[in-house]
Amino acid sequence: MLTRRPRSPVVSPALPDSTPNQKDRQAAVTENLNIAVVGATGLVGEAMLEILQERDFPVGRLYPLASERSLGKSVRFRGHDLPVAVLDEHDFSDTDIALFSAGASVSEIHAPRAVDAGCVVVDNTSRFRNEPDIPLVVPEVNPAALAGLRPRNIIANPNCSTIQLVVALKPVYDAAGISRINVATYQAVSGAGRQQVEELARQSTELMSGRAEDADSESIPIAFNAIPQIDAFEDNGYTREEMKMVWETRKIFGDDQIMISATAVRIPVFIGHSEAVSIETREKISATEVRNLLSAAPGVTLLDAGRAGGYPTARTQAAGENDVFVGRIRDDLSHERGISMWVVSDNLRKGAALNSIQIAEILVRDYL
Ligand code: NAP
Ligand code: 3JN
Repeated sequence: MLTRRPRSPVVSPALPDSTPNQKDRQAAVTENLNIAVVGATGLVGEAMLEILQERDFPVGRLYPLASERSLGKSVRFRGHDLPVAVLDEHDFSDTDIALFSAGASVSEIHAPRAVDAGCVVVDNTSRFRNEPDIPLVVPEVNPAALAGLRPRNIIANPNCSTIQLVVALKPVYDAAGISRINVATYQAVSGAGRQQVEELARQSTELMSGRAEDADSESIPIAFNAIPQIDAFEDNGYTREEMKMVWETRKIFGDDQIMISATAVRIPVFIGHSEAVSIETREKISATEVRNLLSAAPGVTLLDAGRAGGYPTARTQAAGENDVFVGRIRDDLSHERGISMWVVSDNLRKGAALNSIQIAEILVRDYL
């Protein structure tokens, strides 16, 4: 049981008067939690700060952490400019929950260090997702997995492409079973971090200004292009991003029998991942029944008017929103138990920051 601290009138990362040890924490019953955001200057960290405020998360002290590159920077939180501190120098003994989003190699070193100091970690990276004793959680799909929090005290947040897929498929999985998933993604550049967002803007401006790109550039241009590679290649010919969807979907549904094939593609969109999804169900279910199920599903907005414009897109529906949007639901002409659909969501929100904070909300409500 962690301490809930009194609500501070001013949220500040200044050092506390005293550093309570775990025993003190267990004794006290107060209101607020001290939260560290690791990677606070990144796109995901920035979204985390926004969402903590929007949802009035019970934050006592907020610790925005990043690398030495961010020394001198500050982030805005509840009307205050908070200086960013260096992760390597942060003592987690006064932190209750740490939201990690600074890459897998950073989590590898610092998440166990945070846990050893008495903190619970919600990790947005791939570092721990496939470990059997680490819960991999999407609150609309498998919140009960959080019961496996101990002894590691780390919860993994899935990859963004997995999250929106399983939120949309969960009602169908429960109603009819799913034996096979075939998915192609159309992923926004914000999934690759701030630098790639800036790079798309730069390349687009260059091209629209009539300036040719550097012909010697080794990397494939993203502006006005579609690149069928996200993350490194695995030995089986799939990329790691594609295999994350396979491994994570099976773990979240607790079903190793689901056959999954993914093609992950980067496209020149700033925010919002889209997915063309085709499934084979175990029992026959019609497109109309799927539409009915999804119209009542938590975290899902159905937009399926069956006419021009009657479907969601990344820019017009998903960006800046919390839900997973689903449209274009139809019976798959190529299989008698097949359903196809189009699934869109804000990759920085439901795909990363929001899902982590929803996990933290359940921790606060049921586990800490
Ligand atoms: P980003 O915009 O490039 O930001 C990276 C953040 O990590 C910055 O705050 C950076 O701080 C910090 N950082 C990097 N190296 C660090 C170090 N050694 N010590 C402390 N902080 C360090 O990237 P992003 O889009 O926010 O993504 C960050 C990470 O989140 C990704 O690497 C990935 O693991 C995870 N992520 C997960 C999903 C998902 O699907 N759930 C989606 C996107 C990202 P400085 O500015 O000081 O370097
Ligand atoms: O590319 C995307 O759209 C999502 C990217 C996610 C990502 C980017 C860098 C490192 C991850 C992730 O969450 O799987 C990681 C990682 O932690 O491996």
